[in-house]
Amino acid sequence: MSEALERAVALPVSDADPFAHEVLLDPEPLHQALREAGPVVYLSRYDVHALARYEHVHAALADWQHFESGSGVGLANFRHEKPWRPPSLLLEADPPRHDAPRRVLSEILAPPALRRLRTRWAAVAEELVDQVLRDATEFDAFVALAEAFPLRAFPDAVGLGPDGRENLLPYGNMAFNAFGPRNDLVAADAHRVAELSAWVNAQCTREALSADGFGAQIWAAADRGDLTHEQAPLVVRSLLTAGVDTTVHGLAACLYAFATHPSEWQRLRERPELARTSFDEAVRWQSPVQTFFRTATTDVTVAGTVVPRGTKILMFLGAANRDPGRWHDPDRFDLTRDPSGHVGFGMGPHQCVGQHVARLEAEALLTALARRVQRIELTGTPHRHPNNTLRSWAALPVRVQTVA
Ligand code: OVM
Repeated sequence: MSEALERAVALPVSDADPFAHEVLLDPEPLHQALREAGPVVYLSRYDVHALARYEHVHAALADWQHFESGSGVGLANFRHEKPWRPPSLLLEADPPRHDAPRRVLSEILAPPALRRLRTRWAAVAEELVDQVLRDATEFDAFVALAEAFPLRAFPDAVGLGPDGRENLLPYGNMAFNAFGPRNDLVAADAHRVAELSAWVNAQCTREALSADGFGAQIWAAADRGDLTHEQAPLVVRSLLTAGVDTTVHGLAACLYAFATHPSEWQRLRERPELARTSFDEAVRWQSPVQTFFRTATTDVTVAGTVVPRGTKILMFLGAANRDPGRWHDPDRFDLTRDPSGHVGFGMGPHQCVGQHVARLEAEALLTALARRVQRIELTGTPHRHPNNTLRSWAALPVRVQTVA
């Protein structure tokens, strides 16, 4: 057999549907099967290639020259299909077009720029935790904490007005579904696309934003000439799309981890400085953003398999983050490990520009909780909410024992 034919024969094929409800609700069995099938697997149902091993996901995310984002990071190829909204200047663009918006936003969201938010968010978290614990010792931690805290902290930091904030989570849910196939999850929200998009777009104008938030800073960058005035609202839109649901489900992952790992909660209470690491470990362990696609810019060889130019490649961040070839005992939520290097925030030029904001939110909430809560345990089955991209939650019923 010729070497080329041998390679062609060796490409494993799977007819699994990564976007089927049962897989979205419990993705680990498929992740394991894909990692074990080979470095590249052809997903026949969608005519895409898939990467699920850490080494190859990491390498492809870093190699933006061969694995582009400009054709869209969902299943739809923007060169053949009209995107559901004007493409993001950050997520759905490649260098050099990506560079100016990225530079502007990464400065606005860099740790030094966030310092003034630290004390503010600590106070917001104290107040929320006080309120929740005053009312009950049994509650839905998803609604009362994971949803409530980012909604109290982040929209104010952006500078949003008071009206319509209830649209943020449904818009995010819709946007993250839109990266997948046009399945029932996309159909379920189709009737709200126009209404939700109109609201979000209206919040991105200079007039809609307060003078002291991230949004105003984006407009100020346009006034300085670091962006065009046409680009500014789209960069604000990225904050509103990527900044709420992600942190909500990331915090939910964290609370779920602690509710099911009491020894790790004790460890955090003894060493509250572990709050940030524990958030990253939860992001590794649950991967709130499960997948993104790239598109091959040329015929590109991955571990001996040629991925043809123009092909969509599905990156399984969640599978990479539990690859036993990279992580010791990967299925364990473990605060003694170093989770850095996980790809839950991506890798390379598109690595989550908001990750410092997310960590600061997590630090504020977990620190406030750790001071007041001795034990946190589940009182019922946690409920997931299926989404084509986000590992989402619907309910996290807990009981807490507060500090005497
Ligand atoms: C964006 C964006 C960035 C990251 C994730 C995302 C919906 C969106 O720039 O709009 O998910």
